[in-house]
Amino acid sequence: MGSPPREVYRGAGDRGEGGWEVDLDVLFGVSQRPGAVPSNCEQSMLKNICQLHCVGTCTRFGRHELVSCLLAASATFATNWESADAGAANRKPNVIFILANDLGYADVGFQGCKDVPTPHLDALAMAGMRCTNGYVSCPVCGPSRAGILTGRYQQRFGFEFNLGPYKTKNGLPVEQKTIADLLRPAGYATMAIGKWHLGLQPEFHPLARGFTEFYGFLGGARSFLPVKDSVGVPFAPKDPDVTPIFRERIKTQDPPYLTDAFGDEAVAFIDRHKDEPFFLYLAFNAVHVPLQATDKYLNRFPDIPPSPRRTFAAMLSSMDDAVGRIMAKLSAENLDTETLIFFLSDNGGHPPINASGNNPLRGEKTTVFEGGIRVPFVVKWTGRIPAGQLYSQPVISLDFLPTALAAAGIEKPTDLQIDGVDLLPALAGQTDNAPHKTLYWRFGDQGAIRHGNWKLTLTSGEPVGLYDLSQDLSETTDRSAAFPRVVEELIGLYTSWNANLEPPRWRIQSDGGLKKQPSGAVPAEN
Ligand SMILES: [Ca+2]
Repeated sequence: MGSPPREVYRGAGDRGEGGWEVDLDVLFGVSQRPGAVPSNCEQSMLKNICQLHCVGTCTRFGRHELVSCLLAASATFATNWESADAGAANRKPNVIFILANDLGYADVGFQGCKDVPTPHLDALAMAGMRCTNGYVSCPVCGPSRAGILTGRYQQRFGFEFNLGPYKTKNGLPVEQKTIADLLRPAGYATMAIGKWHLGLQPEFHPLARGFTEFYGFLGGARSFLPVKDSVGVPFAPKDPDVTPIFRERIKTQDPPYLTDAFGDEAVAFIDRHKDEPFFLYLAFNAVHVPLQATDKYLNRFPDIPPSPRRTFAAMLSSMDDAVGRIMAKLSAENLDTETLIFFLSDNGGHPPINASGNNPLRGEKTTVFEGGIRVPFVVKWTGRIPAGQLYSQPVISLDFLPTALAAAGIEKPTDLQIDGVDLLPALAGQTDNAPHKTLYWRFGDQGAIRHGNWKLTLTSGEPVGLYDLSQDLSETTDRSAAFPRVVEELIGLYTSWNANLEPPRWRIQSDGGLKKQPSGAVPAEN
């Protein structure tokens, strides 16, 4: 039995470059793909696209037009989908967590980005639920990852700051269970790919934290091109403790381009384990500095003058391609309905450093304003979570662990407090209750709390700031003088939460907040 013919639409592109394509298997999922775009579609542009053959070439529409039209069709199909097929019912679902690095709220097409097409990420978003109020638990890399993998506010175990300096002995405390620790005994193959940033010592290595396979680097940043070709590149770490690429615990040679390699490794892992439940933690280093890309990707952006933004665009495009290859592999193996996927960024963009964008949000990486903590956030599980819809209640990266456990039918641990919640009932429309009444952030001298639409910022030595996010997404107008009782209530909630946290087990000065950290002075390890 051969695979069904793939429906891939290719076009000349909106800038005249060739090579882009939209794979309907990726867009709709094989089991939902109706064989063609719907014949009853009322949209004239879609009717024209319907005339294309299985592998067609679109010369009439630009990429943005075609993709947006196909995505609209995807949302239409979502209303008619059957639930997951019965054959998948007895198998634990696969779990894939895809993490971007320093990708801003406005940096992908499904979040409104105009200058960098991200068709595969857009397709992922439209095949799943886009959470518009999706947060991470810290505005920098390491603590955010500690929260993701444990489902706990990382300040509960002292992981409040990044690990630096490079020769640090610190790491994710060994008594903390990771999602890989919990999935592995249930029969999951587990692999970590990419940036680790949770400790350099052997006891902190991914293979000691529930993963059976690892390909990536242990530090917080490294070059995307081989280290030998990156001498003198701004923000390219040189320290041999953090730059080597490991396969399991063995140093291996640098790949030609890091993001391509991570995508290839992910596809290979899926191929190795397609017949058993698997968990893939794929932590891209893109689009963190150093800004490095190959001509293959740079040449996609002839209209952007040579600049950090152009290189950023090329790096993002390479990550988008990698996600596309992963989605195509899942579809080719008929795993769309059997795979829960999360995609988000580990913290907000850092525009002065990596040319990312957080508009319309205030602040950036290292701050607890929305620009530092609200990120692109997608959850996809074809057949279980509606496609092409928005979810606007606040959710947080800590929710990944309990959601994955629920999907896998595994009880949450009872010996440690899990702060995240299972999002499946809310995202599947089984409840209107908000997953969280309140979310909290503490990052050194900065604190913040979100309670309903109210957001309170508490920075040591400064007046509090109260913002109504329903009216003021950009946090421009402090309402604390007009709503003193709200301020009092939120301070009370924050104080109670804060009282249960550990002091930081380490602290690096550069994490201390934007006021102490002028732009350009941020170490690459962040
Ligand atoms: Ca980051």
